[in-house]
Amino acid sequence: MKGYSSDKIRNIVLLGHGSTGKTTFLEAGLLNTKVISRLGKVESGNTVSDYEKMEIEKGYTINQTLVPVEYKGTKLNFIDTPGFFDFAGEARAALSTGATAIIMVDASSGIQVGTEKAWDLVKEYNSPTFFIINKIDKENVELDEVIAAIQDKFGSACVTLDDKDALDEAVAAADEELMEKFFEGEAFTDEEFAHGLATGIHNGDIMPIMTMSALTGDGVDGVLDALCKYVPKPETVVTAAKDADGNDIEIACDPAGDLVVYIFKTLADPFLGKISYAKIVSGTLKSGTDLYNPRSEKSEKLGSVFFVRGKAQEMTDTVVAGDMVALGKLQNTKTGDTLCAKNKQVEVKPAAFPTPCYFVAVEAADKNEDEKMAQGLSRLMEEDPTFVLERNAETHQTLLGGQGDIQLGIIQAKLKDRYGVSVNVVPQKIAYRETTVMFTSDSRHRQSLDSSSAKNSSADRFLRTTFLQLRRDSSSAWKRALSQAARYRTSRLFSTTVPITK
Ligand SMILES: Nc1nc2c(ncn2[C@@H]2O[C@H](COP(=O)(O)OP(=O)(O)OP(=O)(O)O)[C@@H](O)[C@H]2O)c(=O)[nH]1
Ligand SMILES: [Mg+2]
Repeated sequence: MKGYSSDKIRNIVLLGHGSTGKTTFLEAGLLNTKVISRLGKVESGNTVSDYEKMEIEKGYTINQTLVPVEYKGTKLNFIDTPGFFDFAGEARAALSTGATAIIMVDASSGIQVGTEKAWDLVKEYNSPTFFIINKIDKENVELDEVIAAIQDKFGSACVTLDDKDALDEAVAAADEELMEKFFEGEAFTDEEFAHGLATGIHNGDIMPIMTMSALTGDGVDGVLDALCKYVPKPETVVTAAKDADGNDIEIACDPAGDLVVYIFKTLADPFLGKISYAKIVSGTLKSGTDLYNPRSEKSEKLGSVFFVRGKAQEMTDTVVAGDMVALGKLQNTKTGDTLCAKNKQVEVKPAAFPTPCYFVAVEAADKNEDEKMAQGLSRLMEEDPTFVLERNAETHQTLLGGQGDIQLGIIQAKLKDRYGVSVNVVPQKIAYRETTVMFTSDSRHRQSLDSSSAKNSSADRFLRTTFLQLRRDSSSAWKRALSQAARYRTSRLFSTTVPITK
């Protein structure tokens, strides 16, 4: 993988409901650019992106993975993210790099909960956005209906690239000169059209909808072409940060500027050691450079710098602003940190991770391994900042908290696999001043918690009473729980422990 200049790099995050084909799309891109000779399948565990042991076992994405596709002289740095809601922290971290978003939609399913969640995220992070409708090869696909549903739900900024009229109108909105031309009925030149389109996409006024089949390859080159052309260049991205005095600043993506490196993902590989994924926000990185971490107040030597594609690594000694790389063996740096010059300290605004909302009580299966369990979990926390380990002082139980049962199950499996520690999930003890409540933002569930139809078992009655009682409670734990519920627009119930104040 050769080095690219900033203007030949595009950073793109793949978002969307689970199983819409994000990982398979990258296979298709790599196949078309002859990096692989056969399309990998998630079911066969042979895709470039889902290379981690647990991903191969489960057949879905768990970690965000950087998979560059070099297409016609442009390097498209794709970050594949998991569709499962439990791992939403990964998408947040990827978006915090300022990358453009693709929301992948399954042509046969249309808009799903994960599509709406992806939409909420791109709004929160102000990301330029593309839609790709994938799986057009499937039977009974009503493409027009899916396109109309996207436009209906997410607005008229969503346009297909072959809808000339809608595009002209959107392009006209890019600046006054173009608007004037449009109203006078004059046609745009190719340059004007390209400029208007790029401006509109950058500002979020245009969100192109494209269609393809990652499986058959139909439309994939067209998608890659459009991404090279229309994804905003890194130099148009300004990064929000704070200076040494805590003032808000914006950092321009300038290869000649001060070196600023933002860490958006950490992997704790038991064999390879710690790997930190980095976006070069500004400046040009040379391997061997010493940088400073304002959070840990420690220096870091950037000894091993490499380009990655899934698990494949290639050493490099230079990386320019706008590009993404992996850094080996950073001692005092974690996800969300910034590395910069000591005499010009800045901190990039990190991703806002969801706070844990689902807790289980755990014990090491072997009582002598409590310490080992805690150590293993804290290593795993480096690569997933969305779970916590808590000791309940009153019940003396160890609580593992995260986003849901799938995530906590994966964490336990990794703990066993990497650190040889088996854990048991045990019933949670309730301290007399606390109770575990189930909550949800889904009105159907809320109703069933509220209404008399949920009084069949004593547990339901208990739940309902507690729910009603706590709804009036203004404790911060309860508020936190409710804000979590609001964020997770889902029919799933979440449990949490909150204090009862009488
Ligand atoms: N028919 C058809 N199937 C596809 C296509 N693209 C992907 N698939 C299948 O859809 C399933 C899910 O694909 P993935 O690539 O794992 O989807 P994903 O979006 O990465 O899923 P998560 O990682 O769970 O978010 C697999 O069985 C793929 O083979 C397509 O274009 N057509
Ligand atoms: Mg995937």
